[in-house]
Amino acid sequence: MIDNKKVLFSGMQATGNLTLGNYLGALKNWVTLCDEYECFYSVVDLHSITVRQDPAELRKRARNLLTLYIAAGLDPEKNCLYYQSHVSGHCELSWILNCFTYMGELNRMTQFKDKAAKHADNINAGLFTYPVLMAADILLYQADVVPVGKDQLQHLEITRDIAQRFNAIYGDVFTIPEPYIGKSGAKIMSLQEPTKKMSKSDENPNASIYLMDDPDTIMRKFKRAVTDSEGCVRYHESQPGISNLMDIYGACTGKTYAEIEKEFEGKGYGDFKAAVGESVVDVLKPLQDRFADLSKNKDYIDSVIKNNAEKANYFATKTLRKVQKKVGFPERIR
Ligand code: ATP
Ligand code: LTN
Repeated sequence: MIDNKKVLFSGMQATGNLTLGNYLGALKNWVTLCDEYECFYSVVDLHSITVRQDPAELRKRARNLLTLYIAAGLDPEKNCLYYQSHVSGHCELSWILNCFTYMGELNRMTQFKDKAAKHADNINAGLFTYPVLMAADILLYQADVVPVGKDQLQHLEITRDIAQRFNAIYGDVFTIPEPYIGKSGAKIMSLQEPTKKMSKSDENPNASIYLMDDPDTIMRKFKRAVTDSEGCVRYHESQPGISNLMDIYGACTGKTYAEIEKEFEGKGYGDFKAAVGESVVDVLKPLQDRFADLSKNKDYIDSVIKNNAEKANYFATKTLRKVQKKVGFPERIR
């Protein structure tokens, strides 16, 4: 608890260009949460180097992501928006938690298996202990809730196991976090293979809408989106393509499936795809404009980076000192 509010933590990696899936599944839902929770949103750049990055590119993407957090509506006065690498407590706690995590547990992580297969030439120890750093992120702020997509549930489960193991030995040190899955847009699928999630690392640019795509590109990608053979706009698992477009349209307009089915009764896929495209353009255009404005304001972004890192550091250090004392590290002499 901070000021009688429950604590919320989440983060995103600054790898690749953010997609509509990232926005509808994560960012958009985050914006509504700061009244209820004390929110920490990190740009998790320490996690990013588990795969090779170009340094200049990583720095640029990290700053863009932080700017995008603000452009999406996260007020930096009400939400703590910061770079993970600016708070050394993440690494320090991660080391300690490494000593309370079993190889067997980490071996079961599906993301590790996937990424190891994809980057067979660089299966580094950081990739293997990625979930421990993620546990440190969450536990450092004593987070009660963690909004993540379904793909991250396994990492949240290991976080809870590590925290419970630690608490069983040393007493109530960590809050045990709960996952928080947003109501809408929980899983936006690829426009080209609608049984696969839309992902920023997809090699086919037509499979994903990027947040910075211009209106023509967005309309073109929807026009080319893979649909189904039934010919009617109906939400059903036998129609993954159309159902995905309905999810997108619903998340962008607030309309229910029933309303959407009624709206497009007797109309063809072409009309529907165009409407979905327009609804996405309407959502992304203001976001892109705010992003462009904010990007010009270097001093403002710098001040957010500085102030929020200080705030994050304050809370992180509080937990870290407690943990260091519990495990038996000598007290600091002032
Ligand atoms: P990568 O392709 O590099 O694995 P990603 O696009 O899957 O990246 P992440 O950085 O893993 O994105 O995720 C950031 C946040 O966005 C997470 O909370 C994740 O659950 C959410 N998210 C990612 N893709 C989708 C999607 N298609 N639909 C809904 N939410 C998503
Ligand atoms: N692993 C997450 C990003 C992430 C995260 C976190 C999410 C790192 N640390 C802490 C929630 C809480 C991902 O790849 N989406």
